Amino acid sequence: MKTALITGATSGIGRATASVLAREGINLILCGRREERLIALKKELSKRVAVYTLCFDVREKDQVFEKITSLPDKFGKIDILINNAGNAHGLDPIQDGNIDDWDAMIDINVKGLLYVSKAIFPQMISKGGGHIINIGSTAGKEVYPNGNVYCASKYAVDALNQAMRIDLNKYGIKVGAVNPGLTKTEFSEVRFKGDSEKAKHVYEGYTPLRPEDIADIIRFVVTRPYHVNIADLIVMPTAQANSSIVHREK
Ligand code: NDP
Ligand code: 8X3
Repeated sequence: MKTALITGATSGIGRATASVLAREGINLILCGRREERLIALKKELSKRVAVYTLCFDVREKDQVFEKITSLPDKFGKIDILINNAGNAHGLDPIQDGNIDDWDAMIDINVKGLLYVSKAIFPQMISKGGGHIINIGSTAGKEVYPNGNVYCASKYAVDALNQAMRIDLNKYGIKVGAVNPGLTKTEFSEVRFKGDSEKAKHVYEGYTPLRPEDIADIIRFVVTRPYHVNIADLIVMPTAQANSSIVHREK
């Protein structure tokens, strides 16, 4: 039986992925900061698979290493790492950008992903295999107005996805990215700091992706035979043509 560690499992894409992988019979290590949500999800998914929760902030490097190295033997062998935790903070022209927002996006989306990965590389290298899936974004393929630092953080994820695939190649470790377009999660609530009205508008007038759509694609990616690695995938709602063009019904 395989074990997957999912960061950002308390909401959106991460949470949906946990449910889908549980249905595939994959044991789970669920990570996030909101402990009550981790506990509730563990309760739900434990009916199908073994589940362990790790409550930590990916920005805190000591916590990251402490938590991941504290895993009990049963969960100590991680076959699949899903680097999903992340968010946008703010949507301002770069000249008006809030420096705390910039720090949050770089610290979480880039440095957090690096810390978690670094804590898990040694065991994947020593067993000569593993699968890392980095959740990038269309924002990491094309910059859009006011996306500036969020886009930069996701371009960094794209670069790190390529870098991991190159440097880990000789160890038999698969590395690939799934890059979603507009997906209705808590993402815009976080971006607009709890302003639900503003967040709602992002997904109005068309059918956005659901987190389950991305989770289903992740299920496909992790269930390919060993010799098949899905290296880089872009997924958008049909109504979306690129980062700026979305066909909305009036
Ligand atoms: P959600 O806001 O619904 O989920 C974000 C998840 O990340 C939560 O589980 C949250 O958990 C976790 N997280 C955020 N900050 C931290 C932190 N400092 N430490 C640990 N965990 C953290 O958004 P999505 O599901 O949409 O986002 C998941 C990923 O998908 C992100 O990387 C995002 O950039 C990417 N993405 C999203 C798109 C979209 O349109 N929604 C499109 C393209 C990519 P908690 O708060 O409990 O810590
Ligand atoms: C999330 C998609 O277009 O809101 O990464 O940046 S977008």
